[in-house]
Amino acid sequence: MNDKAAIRVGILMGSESDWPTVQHTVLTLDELGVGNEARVLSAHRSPDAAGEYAQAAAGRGLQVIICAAGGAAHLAGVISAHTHLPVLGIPMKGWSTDGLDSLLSTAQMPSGIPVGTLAIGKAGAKNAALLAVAIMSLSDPELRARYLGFRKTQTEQVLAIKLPPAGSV
Ligand code: RP5
Repeated sequence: MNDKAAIRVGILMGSESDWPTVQHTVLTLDELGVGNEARVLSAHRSPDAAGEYAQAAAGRGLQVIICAAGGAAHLAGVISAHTHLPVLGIPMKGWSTDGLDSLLSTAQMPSGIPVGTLAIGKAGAKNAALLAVAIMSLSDPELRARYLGFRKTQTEQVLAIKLPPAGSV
């Protein structure tokens, strides 16, 4: 099912140090059979390359770009400024404030240039993939079927949970 030949989602992160978290975006997209590519591009340390990536993305067939960054997290906003594609932001838990700095700098975009901002850290990384899939599912019935299957399995797993006796954990 995994059509790796067609790269539909671009995943950017500001630093290699973001990868342990952002790998969950890739794992989720892979599970749902969505071709993706991940690379390090920084709004601050490699601004020209980041802009060039965003400007070329639609022409390369990308449909959604996911950006993870921490601290003064400008990556998603800068990428969105350079493309009409949907851009989703994952705030990284940085070296201070538990990622609140990243959350605010990703979410608080001035009007006109949107960034869809997910939760801080691993939950946001996974949900960014799922939201990208939900967006692409609007025009892709096969992907929608896989996504609905994923959701159904998740629900079944929750309903199957048997709690251990109270006092045993
Ligand atoms: C951001 O600065 C990155 O996205 C990362 O979350 C943070 C720290 O980067 P490193 O100093 O670990 O490279 O640009």
